[in-house]
Amino acid sequence: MKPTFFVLLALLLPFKGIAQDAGGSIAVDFNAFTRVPPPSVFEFRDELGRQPTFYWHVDYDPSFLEEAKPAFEQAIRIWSYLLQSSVAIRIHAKRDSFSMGPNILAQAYATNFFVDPSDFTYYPVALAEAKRVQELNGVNSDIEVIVDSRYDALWYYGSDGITPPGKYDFLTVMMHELAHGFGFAHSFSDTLGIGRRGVGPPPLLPMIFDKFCGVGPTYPNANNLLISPNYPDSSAALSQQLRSNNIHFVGRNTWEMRDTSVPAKLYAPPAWKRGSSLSHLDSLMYGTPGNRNSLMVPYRNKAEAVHSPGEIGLEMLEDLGWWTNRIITFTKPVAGIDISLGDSLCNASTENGLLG
Ligand SMILES: [Ca+2]
Ligand SMILES: [Zn+2]
Repeated sequence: MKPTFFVLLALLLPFKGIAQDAGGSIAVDFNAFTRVPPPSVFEFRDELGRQPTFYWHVDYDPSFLEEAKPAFEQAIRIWSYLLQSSVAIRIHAKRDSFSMGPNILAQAYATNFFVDPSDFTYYPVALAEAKRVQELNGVNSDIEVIVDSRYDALWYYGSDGITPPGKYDFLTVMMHELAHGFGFAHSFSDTLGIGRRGVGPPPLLPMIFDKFCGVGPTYPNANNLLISPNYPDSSAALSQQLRSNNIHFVGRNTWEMRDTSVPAKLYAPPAWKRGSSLSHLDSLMYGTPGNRNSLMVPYRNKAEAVHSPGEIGLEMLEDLGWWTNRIITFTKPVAGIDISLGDSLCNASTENGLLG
């Protein structure tokens, strides 16, 4: 008998509520001249003896440009040293001229969601497969990535992070988009001051990301958007909070990796921005050029390479249910400095001091 832990509720696009929260990267006409390198587990993968911890398959639509493929694969490769799944992740990549909104460079979404009857919550298919250790949708893609062809002339397709002025770093944007397919997606929406939540055929159910959206800068946070009776579905109260600039991602792993005294802050501007609100980190707190957690802010500068999700981005994925590989930082010994017995030959720590 087939296990029934995960039940397929075929939520194929264009299912409202999922497509609309496909995270788009918004282009900013500003040269940041900055580079955040890939995590050390990738940079020093040979020294560390690391291997990819998931396999992947990309199905390229004929529209996808040949010159874009190496950077696209490199974006997946970096992720493959960070997330673990014994089920291959299938990605469909295409290039199109779409009109999701102004200045959207690209977008991505999970192609399907599976509900876990133990918590009545939808999980993006790649995560559901990793948790279930089982292929759930055959040869269909798990993540759809669409690159807007109107920006063809503005991409930098190199993988070295030396993004010239006037160009957007393709690898960066693809790493960002893939994160939406991995789980940076929620079910909230706002129309004319009424906030809604839940997706799928009735009864509507939350997505796993929803569970971590808390009101106010506290952890633990009892004032959860999903659980609190103060913000019911289809209410002005929920709308008010969705646009409050005061929503935080209140997962335990993310809290432990925070670099401020408050939980990771989500992007929740006063006007609801479909595709941007809540599914990103706050752009003011994390969007400064060079901020190591800036991959998941909604805006992308020119001459800006961010090849790491940062501790916060990675820990958010861990809170959502992914098994992750810790980001280890190695500082190589400096030539000319004597090392006496008892000293370690190098310092090894994560960026917050924990060795994983
Ligand atoms: Ca699959
Ligand atoms: Zn996004």
